Amino acid sequence: MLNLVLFGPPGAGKGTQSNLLIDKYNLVHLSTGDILRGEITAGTALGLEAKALMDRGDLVPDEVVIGMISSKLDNNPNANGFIFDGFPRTAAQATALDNLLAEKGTAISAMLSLKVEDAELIRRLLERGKNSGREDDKNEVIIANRINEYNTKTAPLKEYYSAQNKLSEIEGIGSVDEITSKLNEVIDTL
Ligand code: B4P
Repeated sequence: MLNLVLFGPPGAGKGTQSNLLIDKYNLVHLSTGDILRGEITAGTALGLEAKALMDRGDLVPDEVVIGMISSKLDNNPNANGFIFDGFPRTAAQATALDNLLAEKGTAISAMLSLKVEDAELIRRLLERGKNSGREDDKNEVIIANRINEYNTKTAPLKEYYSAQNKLSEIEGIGSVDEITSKLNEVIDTL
């Protein structure tokens, strides 16, 4: 199985690139952000709990997102592999993911980490916020909180995957196609 973690700060292009990679490699796309937004739209109790946190740019509790990923893995027993987009975001999520995959006799193949500087992240997210309807994209203070959450809780996961020799860092500035090509080059060596 090909199991990829697409990693990077908010606005780095994880969702954009995941959508392009799933067809080429026949993978199932698991975006915890998309799943949570689906729960909000459906008006579930989980969605209501998540909305307040997401609107502020805070992370949702680990047990919530781990439970979501666990059931998505169970629901796709015949998948060729998965792209994990926006997950894991904490050390507890990374350990849980390794355990869930080990139970299914598989593992993460690689972490592909997109590098983009803060000024460009803020520019992209404010631009998306003009049309996305996402509260977390509208306001620079909230975007700064998201970047801070990433730097304190999520970025250290690069060390976790590096220690397993699974980390590849990719420049995330350039056209969408250029970045896809760089990702393809790395994936094709796996
Ligand atoms: P996510 O949905 O994961 O949101 P994101 O990080 O902002 O999106 P992404 O990074 O995929 O956006 P993209 O670059 O594609 O998370 C939202 C919230 O959900 C979190 O803050 C948290 O509250 C919660 N959450 C989700 N997962 C969680 C977890 N595991 N644990 C706890 N909480 C969790 O796109 C950004 C913009 O850039 C787009 O408009 C795109 O068009 C543009 N863009 C992309 N590539 C570009 C390029 N090369 N050049 C110019 N623009 C580009």
